[in-house]
Amino acid sequence: MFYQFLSILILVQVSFQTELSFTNYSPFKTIFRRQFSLFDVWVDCKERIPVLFSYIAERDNGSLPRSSKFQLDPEIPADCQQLSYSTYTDSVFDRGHMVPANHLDHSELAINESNYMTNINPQHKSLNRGAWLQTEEIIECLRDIDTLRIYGGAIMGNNETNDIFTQTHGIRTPDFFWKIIENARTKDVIAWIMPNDSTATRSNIDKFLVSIKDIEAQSGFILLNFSPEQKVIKQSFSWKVPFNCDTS
Ligand SMILES: *[C@@H]1O[C@H](CO)[C@@H](O)[C@H](O)[C@H]1NC(C)=O
Ligand SMILES: *[C@@H]1O[C@H](CO)[C@@H](O)[C@H](O)[C@H]1NC(C)=O
Ligand SMILES: *[C@@H]1O[C@H](CO)[C@@H](O)[C@H](O)[C@H]1NC(C)=O
Ligand SMILES: CC(=O)N[C@H]1CO[C@H](CO)[C@@H](O)[C@@H]1O
Repeated sequence: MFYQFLSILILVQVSFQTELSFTNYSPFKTIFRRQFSLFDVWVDCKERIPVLFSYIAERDNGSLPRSSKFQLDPEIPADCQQLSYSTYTDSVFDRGHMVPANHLDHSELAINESNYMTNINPQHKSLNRGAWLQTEEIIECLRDIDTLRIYGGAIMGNNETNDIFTQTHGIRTPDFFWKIIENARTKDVIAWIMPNDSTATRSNIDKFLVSIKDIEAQSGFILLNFSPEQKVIKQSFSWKVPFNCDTS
């Protein structure tokens, strides 16, 4: 087990030569890829949280219920993940999914995997139930029209005031989360960097629109899967969802 883990670590630190790979440089030094059945996350062992994720969202053909049972990831060494799967007690922070169950809802296995703590970060409830949720609804509605490729991650920042889970969960709280949606057919892209605080409401979502270049600058990752033309696109408005969209 240890050697297996070590080889994964070395492989990933040298290069991300795999199908969904999208970076060859990471500001995190102990990052490794965790491949789930329908999505990938990259966990940083030192920070103990997912710092990158990616998946493909295709036409919705399921509506299995989400699971309310969170757990530690059985495949990941304990010292690379959060100390606890419990709620972020007495705080405004939710157990926020990087990849939501709703986009995996034709697979019970993938839904279960989405509740491993290697897919969870403390997200301010205004973000998790506001702007972040809205990006998930955009994906949920538009994936019925075109296949979408989704990329995202966490930015640690340097605000220590929100680092209130160092004892309970062994982690610092990311200050921002970013997300990119690429339409696989048209190659159009949209990107956001959202603050992990009370301002990240639905009504503020357009204030968080950025270009992929901005994400590279602020996150420290180099993102390989985009053309120079895609990297400078900055949308003025978040993509609209069809009014009759079924978000289940
Ligand atoms: C549902 O869609 C997924 C792709 O998202 C596909 O792999 C699966 O076979 C589909 N299932 C059915 C029953 O059509
Ligand atoms: C998903 O989790 C539920 C509840 O823990 C369990 O009963 C079920 O067997 C799991 N399904 C899969 C496919 O892992
Ligand atoms: C850090 O976050 C706190 C709230 O947790 C906020 O009051 C404070 O202004 C922030 N500091 C900086 C420098 O952004
Ligand atoms: C409520 C809260 O913690 N807000 C902070 C989140 O992090 C950003 C970046 O450090 C700060 O600007 C916010 O004040």
